[in-house]
Amino acid sequence: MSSIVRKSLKEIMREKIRSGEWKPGDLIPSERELGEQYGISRMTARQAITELVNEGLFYREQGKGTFVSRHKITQQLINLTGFTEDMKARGQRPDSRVISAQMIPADEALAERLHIKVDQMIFRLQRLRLADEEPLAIEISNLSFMGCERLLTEDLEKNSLYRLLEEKYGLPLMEAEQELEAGLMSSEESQLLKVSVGSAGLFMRRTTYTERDLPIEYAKSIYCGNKYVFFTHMKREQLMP
Ligand code: 16G
Repeated sequence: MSSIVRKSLKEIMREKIRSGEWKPGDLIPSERELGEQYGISRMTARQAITELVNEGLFYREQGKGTFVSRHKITQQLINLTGFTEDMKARGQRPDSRVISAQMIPADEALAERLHIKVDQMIFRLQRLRLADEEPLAIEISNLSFMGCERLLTEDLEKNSLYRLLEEKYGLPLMEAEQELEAGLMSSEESQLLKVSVGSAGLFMRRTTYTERDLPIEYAKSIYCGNKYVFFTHMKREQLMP
């Protein structure tokens, strides 16, 4: 019971950040205030806050409270593209090596991201992605849709996952939310990407939706920090007079 309440408080708080109601640097309400407002225990509120601290959305300051992070930038992008399309647009040749492809039961975190029940079977694909024959990224895509086990029979080294979903499975990809974070690679990750241990990586997490509120994919990728440049075209909104 309390894990469900905690989960929805987390979602409520995430939404407040997403919508801009809580801005970077804002002090969030105390555990007691959140507990009273949502009719849950202080402990439950504390746990939800801690989880968002661990995810980097909040940070705590001793004696002052919990604040919305400034340093984790969630950048809105214009076009939703996959690796194959990205590389082609950069004039590079995309390639994939499948590390693993299997059906697994969703754990709590994945179930929350994909809006499904814990233990529901999902398709997990781990690939090494190459650009002009050089390893560029490691990607773990978790997919959930009716009949997703059919992906086990696909050649995911030769085919673009996004193209298969759209053209063969009739699942148009509408939008995605993505987070970007800098970090250091583990030894296993740096080995796969052929860089020295502890190299900088660009860690990305993406939830892709077929229709609003219907997530189909939750993917985690690590790009070599020295090889990838992230480009966005921004426009300044007209300020109110
Ligand atoms: C990108 C996506 C990933 C998607 C893949 C499909 C990010 C962070 N991730 O790597 O979610 O599964 O493209 O690529 O951008 P494909 O169509 O080439 O298989």
